[in-house]
Amino acid sequence: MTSNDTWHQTACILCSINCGVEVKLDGPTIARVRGDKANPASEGYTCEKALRLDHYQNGAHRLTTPLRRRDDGTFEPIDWDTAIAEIAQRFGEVIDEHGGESILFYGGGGQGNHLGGGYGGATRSALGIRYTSNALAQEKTGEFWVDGQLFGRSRCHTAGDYEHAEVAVFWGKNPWQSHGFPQARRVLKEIANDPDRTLIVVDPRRSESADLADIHVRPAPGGDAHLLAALLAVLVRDGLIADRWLDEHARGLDELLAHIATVDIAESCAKAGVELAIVEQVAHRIGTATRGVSIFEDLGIQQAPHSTLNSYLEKLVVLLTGNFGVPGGMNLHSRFASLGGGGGGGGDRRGGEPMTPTGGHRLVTGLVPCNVIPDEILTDHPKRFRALLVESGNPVHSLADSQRMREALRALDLVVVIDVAMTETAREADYVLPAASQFEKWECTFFNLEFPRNCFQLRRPVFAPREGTLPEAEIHARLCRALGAYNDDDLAPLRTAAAAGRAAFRDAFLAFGGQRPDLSKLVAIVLYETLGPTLRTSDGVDAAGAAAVWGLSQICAMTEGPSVRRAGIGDGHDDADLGDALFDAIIANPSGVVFTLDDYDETWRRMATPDQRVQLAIPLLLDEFDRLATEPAPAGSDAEFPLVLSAGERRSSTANTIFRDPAWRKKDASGALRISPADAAACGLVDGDRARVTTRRGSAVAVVELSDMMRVGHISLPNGFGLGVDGTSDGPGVAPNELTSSDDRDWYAGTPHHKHVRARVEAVS
Ligand SMILES: Nc1nc2c(c(=O)[nH]1)N[C@H]1C(S)=C(S)[C@@H](COP(=O)(O)OP(=O)(O)OC[C@H]3O[C@@H](n4cnc5c(=O)[nH]c(N)nc54)[C@H](O)[C@@H]3O)O[C@H]1N2
Ligand SMILES: Nc1nc2c(c(=O)[nH]1)N[C@H]1C(S)=C(S)[C@@H](COP(=O)(O)OP(=O)(O)OC[C@H]3O[C@@H](n4cnc5c(=O)[nH]c(N)nc54)[C@H](O)[C@@H]3O)O[C@H]1N2
Ligand code: SF4
Ligand SMILES: [Mo]
Repeated sequence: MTSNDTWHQTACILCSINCGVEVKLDGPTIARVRGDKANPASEGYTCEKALRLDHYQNGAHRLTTPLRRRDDGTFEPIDWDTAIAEIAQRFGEVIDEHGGESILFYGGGGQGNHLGGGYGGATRSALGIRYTSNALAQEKTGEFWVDGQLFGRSRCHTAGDYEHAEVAVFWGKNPWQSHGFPQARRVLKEIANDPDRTLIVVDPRRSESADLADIHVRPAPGGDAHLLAALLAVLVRDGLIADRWLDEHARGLDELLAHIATVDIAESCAKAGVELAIVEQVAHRIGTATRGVSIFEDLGIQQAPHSTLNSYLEKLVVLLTGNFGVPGGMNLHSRFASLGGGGGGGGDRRGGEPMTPTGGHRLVTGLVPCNVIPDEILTDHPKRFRALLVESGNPVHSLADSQRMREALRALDLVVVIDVAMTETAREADYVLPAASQFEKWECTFFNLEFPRNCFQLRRPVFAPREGTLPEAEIHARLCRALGAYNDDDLAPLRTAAAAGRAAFRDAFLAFGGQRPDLSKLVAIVLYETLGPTLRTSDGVDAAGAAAVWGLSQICAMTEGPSVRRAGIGDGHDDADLGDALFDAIIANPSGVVFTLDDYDETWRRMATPDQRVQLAIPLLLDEFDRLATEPAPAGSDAEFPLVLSAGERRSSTANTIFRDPAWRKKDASGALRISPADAAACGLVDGDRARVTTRRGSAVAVVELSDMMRVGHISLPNGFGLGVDGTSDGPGVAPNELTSSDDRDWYAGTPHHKHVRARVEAVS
């Protein structure tokens, strides 16, 4: 496995795109990295970050032994058996006293690792956990909820076809740095260089993507809902909506149009801080395109005022112009497996809607909104959360208001963290379990969000697990056993079947679900324990860690059969064998496979509304839409905090918290505060000065970069800074959530307003 002359196929794990790479090793080091041309999604493409993956693999942050907190707050190493036994016992005590619903699960995967979260489902079931959350619940849940309203189910998630779209719009999204779809920089340049296609970027900041754009719309920070209202109104006013398409495919148009008719276009433009002429230009370009319009919305509007409403209005631009279910437009994509680690769905309900146990906040698409987590702990309410299990997540650093999150974790009876690194969250834990890295185990992501061609890569381990660490599959198997969830006798029938071959196993496994409903909830770990030991690659590599993917392949074949077959998988096999054929193709292709190929009718087949029409009117959000008319403009007006801070910009020097080693940054080593020259002059700052940024919640000192990217009144700090190798936040730069507040959030989905934090800046002498 570790020969130095071999190129090993794997993937970059630094953003959700997971470009295929090949690596050469030098002992324990990733010595060389190159794009993998055989990866069907990235086809050899990478950005500059992939070259530095060894900082993740071999950084000083790596954990190598289970740790237990001492009374004085320091940690002592303990062996695995002790750790597993004590954790099971301590969780048992919490369950005896308060029930499994008092344990919150957070995490389940980052940018490159979702298989561990799949195995973790077993531990969650064994513990009786009902409430879960993860980073999606601070960015995407509002959008998912809107999808659910429009298309019938929140798993009806849209994918843009930027590769072919005549008009591609990036709204609060800077794909040059943050990617978000395959081969982003190549595609952006292609659109920009093609006179028949148009690249539109909507961003107060002149981002790298905006720099390339044919049209850059530059609203005031937080002005997007007003801008979207004006854009919709101009589309209607100028007869640019797709009447025939809407007649055939949508419902609720008249109701929607009645609301749009009330928009005062000039006033909305003024509040948005944009000229009417540019709104008209965008409306006409979108409204007259014949080869598809795709729009990518991201954090610039999801982590900003009117987050959920923004998602709704953005999707209405696509729908009113008929750019849904068509080539070059937005479509409902297939999925290899669900993202989000399986929301627990909660316990308490109000009007049929699941709610958090103490505050009555709605669970949005099954997840506890990240911003309410501290409220659900720091209360006397008898149903408050008492314990927390974290896997591959770092809420203390990554969620709003780090100080309050720390306080909340300290108030819990038990905190257990499974991570590769000593993180800010692990610092607050009672037990820390060291996971093998993503290059030391079977791994994959479920960010398979493309249409019409969707890819999946199951990555093989390129190293053995570092001494002292275990892959999540093994950690969860041990935890489940220690919790008494199953024993060898329970598994014996499936083991016998597995020894008899895959077909026998499949039959036995299908029957097992009916015979042992208690264990079917632990399905991923049951597969790992029974099918796992029989799995090998054709060249003899132990593939036990891939067992869950066999189960997911069966489900994918059942739900996406025609698209799987169109991708060339399962020729000569009947439907019962399609899942196995898919699994075999996946395991035989370490660079990844195209697992579904869609035609445009698939979008309509995936629709989950009763009549397969888009449900255009969302009454709750139309009420909010109407209130825009009386809302003051977002810009200016706060004398104490005159600037708007975007806390968490993606740069070429950031990759969430995956890099903790400051040595990986050759440029922007301290994560500069970007500020317009005019604002800098007003504060008496020149390039390279140190400045104090103060918000209602906190204050921090940053190095200043005068940047004409910034609109006057708008300042920006990067994400992924302020990380120490040992989780003590003493690393370079500002940890952005020392400045944010958990109550600064969307009224509906609870998503934070991280891109819109009121702030002031002062020179530091
Ligand atoms: N290099 C790098 N890439 C990454 C990551 C990383 O850490 N580093 N993280 C990954 C993750 S987890 C995610 S979710 C994605 C996020 O990807 P993006 O959403 O593209 O990332 P951001 O830079 O946070 O925000 C995008 C843009 O929103 C703009 N913005 C700020 N305020 C407003 C506003 O009021 N209106 C509008 N229209 N725009 C505004 C900012 O100027 C910024 O250019 O990136 C992924 N890719
Ligand atoms: N202020 C502000 N805050 C933000 C943002 C912002 O723009 N501004 N962006 C937000 C967004 S969009 C996101 S997605 C989040 C991301 O925040 P998180 O989800 O907390 O961070 P990640 O860095 O993606 O990774 C999570 C953890 O996974 C661990 N890890 C890596 N590999 C493995 C593995 O193989 N096994 C295990 N068990 N652990 C592993 C890492 O060490 C890390 O601790 O941050 C959010 N926070
Ligand atoms: S950071 Fe993202 S775009 Fe860059 S190489 Fe890694 S996966 Fe690809
Ligand atoms: Mo994210």
